[in-house]
Amino acid sequence: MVDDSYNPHEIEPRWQALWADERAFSVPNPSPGEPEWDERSTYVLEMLPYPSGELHMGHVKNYTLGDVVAHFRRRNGWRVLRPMGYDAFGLPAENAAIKEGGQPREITERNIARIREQMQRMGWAIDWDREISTHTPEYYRWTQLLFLKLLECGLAYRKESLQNWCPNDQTVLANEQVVDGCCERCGAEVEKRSLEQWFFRITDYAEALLDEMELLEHWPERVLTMQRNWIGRSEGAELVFRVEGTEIDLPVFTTRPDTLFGATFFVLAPEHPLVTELVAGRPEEEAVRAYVKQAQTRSTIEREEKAKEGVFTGRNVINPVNGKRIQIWVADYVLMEYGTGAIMAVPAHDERDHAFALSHGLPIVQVIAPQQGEVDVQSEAYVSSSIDDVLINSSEFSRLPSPEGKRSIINWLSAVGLGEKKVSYRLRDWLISRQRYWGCPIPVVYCEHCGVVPVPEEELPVLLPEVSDFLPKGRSPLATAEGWLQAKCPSCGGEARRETDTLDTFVDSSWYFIRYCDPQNTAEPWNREIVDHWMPVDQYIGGIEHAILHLMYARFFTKALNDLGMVGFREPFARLFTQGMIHHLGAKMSKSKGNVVMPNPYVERYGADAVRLNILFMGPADQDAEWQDNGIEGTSRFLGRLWRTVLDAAEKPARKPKAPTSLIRKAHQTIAKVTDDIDRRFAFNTPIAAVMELVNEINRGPDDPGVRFAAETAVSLIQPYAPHIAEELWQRLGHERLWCEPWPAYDESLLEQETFELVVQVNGKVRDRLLASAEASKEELVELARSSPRVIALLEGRELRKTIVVPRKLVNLVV
Ligand code: ANZ
Ligand code: ZN
Repeated sequence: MVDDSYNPHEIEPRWQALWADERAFSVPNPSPGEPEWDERSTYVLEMLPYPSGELHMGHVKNYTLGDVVAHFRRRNGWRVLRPMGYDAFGLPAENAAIKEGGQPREITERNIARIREQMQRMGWAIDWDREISTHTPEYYRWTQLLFLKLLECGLAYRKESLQNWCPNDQTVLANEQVVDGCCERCGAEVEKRSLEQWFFRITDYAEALLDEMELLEHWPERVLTMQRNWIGRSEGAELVFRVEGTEIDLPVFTTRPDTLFGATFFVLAPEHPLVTELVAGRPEEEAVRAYVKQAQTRSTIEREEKAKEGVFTGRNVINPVNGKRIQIWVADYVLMEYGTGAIMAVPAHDERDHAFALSHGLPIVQVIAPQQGEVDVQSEAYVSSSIDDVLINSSEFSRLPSPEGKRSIINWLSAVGLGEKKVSYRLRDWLISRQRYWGCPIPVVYCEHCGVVPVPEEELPVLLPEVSDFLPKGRSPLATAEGWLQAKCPSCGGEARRETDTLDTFVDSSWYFIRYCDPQNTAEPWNREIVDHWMPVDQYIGGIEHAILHLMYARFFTKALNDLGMVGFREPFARLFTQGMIHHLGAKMSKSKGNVVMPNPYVERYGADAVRLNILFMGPADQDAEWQDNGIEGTSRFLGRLWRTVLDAAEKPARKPKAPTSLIRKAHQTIAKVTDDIDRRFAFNTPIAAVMELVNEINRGPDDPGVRFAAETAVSLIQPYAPHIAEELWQRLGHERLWCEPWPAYDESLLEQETFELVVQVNGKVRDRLLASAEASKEELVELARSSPRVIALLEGRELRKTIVVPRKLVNLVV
C-alpha cells in the first residue's frame, strides 16, 4: 500500500516549481485598447521589507494577509497586481559593513537573496516579473530624477538650520525620527547642531494632507488621528509686540487672543535671532549669552524637564492692546521651530507660563472667568476656553464670551494693523539629507561660480561610488571618494564638487508603489497611462509603526507628483489595513530581547501551509497576538484531517444529489460566511474556523450524498490560505488549477432560511452589516454585533446603556 498521508514537504516544492515555471501570478501591463485594459483590475500591496536580515513572523503575517486578498480577488474575476521589492538602502546594512567588513551592497544583496528564497518557500503569489530594489541604479536613477523635479518647482531646497543630530550614528535625523528626545534607531540622546541641509517643503502641503483625508474613507480612524495630530493644525492669531524704545516688532503666535490683556511677560526662544541684538552692550548680556549657550547643548528631554529656567533680558515690550510694558525673558520652553519662536506669556491661563511666573516672581492677572464659581489663578492656571467662559479685566472686551472675545480682539488687531487671524502647523519641512554612505546620492554639484547646480537628467544616475571606510566622522563617507568627487559644472563647464550627502531612505519608499506599475521602463520613471490604470493602490497592508512617517511622505509625494502632472490621482492608498504585531514570550519581538520568531524552522517542520494558516488563525488580524508553538501543532493537525477527509470524499461519486442535503446547505452557508468575512469585514481568522466547522460536519455525515460537494467547497475556500494542499487535493478530486478557478458562489435560497443580514447600529446610526444565523437568540445577536471591529472601536471606553433587538433585522446599541 502506498503511503498516502499528508506530506507538505513533498507537495509544496512541487507546486511552487510549477507556479514559477508558469509565471502563474505575473500580470503583464495591458496596452490601452487591448481587451485586458478594460477588465476589472485591482492593486493589492503590502509594505516592502527592509532587507536587514531574514523575514520574521511579522512579515509572514503581512504577506500572508496580502496573499489571501490577492487570491480572493483574482478568483473573483479581477486582474490583480501584487508585486514585491526591497527597501534596500539605509543604516543597518552600513552598520553591518562597519562591524563585519565587506560592502553594504554585498550584505544587502545577500539578505535579499535569502528573503526571496523565503518568500518563494512560503508560496506567496507574487508577480516576480515586477521585483524591484531601491538600491539598484535602475531604480535610484528615477529617485534622483524625482528629486530634480521637486528641486525645479521649489519643493526641494537647501538651508542652514538647527538640526537633530545623533551623536552615535553621526547623522542628522528628521523630526519624525526623534522619539522622546532620542534617536529612533539607536536610542542615543539627540543633540542640536546648526548645519546646512536639504529639505522637502512638505509644509506647503499641510492643508492638503489634512483636507484630503476625506478621500481616505477606508483608513483606520486611529491612523488618521495620528496623522492629524502630527500635522497639528492650530487656529489663532499672529500679533506684534513692539520692543520699548525701538522700532523692532516681535511677532507672536497665540491660540488665545482672548487672553491678550493677561499677557504679563514675554518670552523668546534661546535661538531667536534677535536675542543677541536686544542684549548687546547691556549688563544682562553676559548672563543671557551664557544661558543661550547652555540651552543649545541640552537635549530636548532636558529642555522639557527644566521648563522653568530662563533669564531676563533687561528689555521690555509694549502690549499693543493696553500699552502696558512687560518684561522680555529668554527661556527654552519656547521652541524656535514653532510659531514665531516668541510668545506672549499669560500665566493666569497657561500652565507653563504659570510655573515660570511663580519661579521668577512675575505678575499673574486673571482675564478669563467661568460663568459661575470662582477660580484662584494665583495658585493654579485656569486653562479652560469654553463658550461658558467670559472675559474680565479686558477693558471694552470684558464680559464677552471667550470665543467672541477671540474674534473681537482679532478684528481690533487687524483694524489697527497689529495682527491677524493665523493658522499654525506643527508639521516641519522634511529633512532629507543624510551624512551616510548607503543611500541614494543627491544629484547636484557645487560650482564656485554657479553655486548649486542640478546634474542634467541625461547624466543620471549619479552612481554611488565604492568606498572603503564607512565609519561616520560627521561628514558623508562619500567625501572620501576622491575621483568621484570631482565633476564638471553642467552650467559653466568649470570645476565642481559633487554633493556628498545621500537621501533619507524614506524618499526611496515614497514612490516605489508607482514604479511597480511600470518597473522595467528605461525611458522614464513610469508611463502615466499605465500608472493611472493601476493606481491608487486598492488595498495597502502594513504595520501601524508606519502610520506617520512613511504614509505621510508617500501621500505628500503623490500630491506633489499630481501637481506636476505626472500622475492623475491625489492619494496613493485608497484603503489601508494595519495589522497587529506578533508578540513572543509576552513581548513585542525584537532582536535585543532575543524573542524574534523566524518562520524557517516551522516551515521545515510543518510546511508553509501550516505556518500561513496559523499566523492568520491567531486572532483578528488588526490585533496583536502571541505566537505559540502549540497553535501551529493544532493547525497542522487540521490540515492532516482535511487531507484524509477530502481523500475519502474523492472516492464518492461525483454526481450531485437532486435535493439539497444538510451538508450541501452547510457548504453554501460556509461559502457565504467566508466570502463575506474576507470581502467586506476584512476578517481572516473566522473563515478558517468556518472551514474547520465544515470539515467536522463532513466527518459527522460521511454518507450524506452531498459529501463530495462539501469537500470540494472546503478545499476551494481554504485555497487562499493554504494554496499547496488545496491544489493537491483539487487535483485528487479530478480537477486542475484551483488558483484560476472562479471563487465558489452560494445559492441564496439555501441560506434564506438560515441566515439574514443583521443591521448593526450604535446610537441609531448604522455602523455595520453582518451575516447572522436566523436561529440566533437575541443574546447571540447582541454578542455578534459587539464583535464587529467597527463597533468595538466605537464602544471603546463608553458604557453600553441599552440594547434594542429587532429579530431578524437589527441590533441597536445605545451608549
Ligand atoms: C498665549 C496663550 C494664553 C497661549 C493661554 C496659550 C494659552 P498649540 O495649541 O499647540 O498651537 N506657543 C506659541 N509658540 C510657541 C513656541 N514656539 N514654543 C512654545 N510655546 C509656544 O499652542 C499654541 C500656544 O502655545 C500659543 O498660545 C502660545 O501660548 C504657545 F491662556 O499664547 B499661547
Ligand atoms: Zn559653474
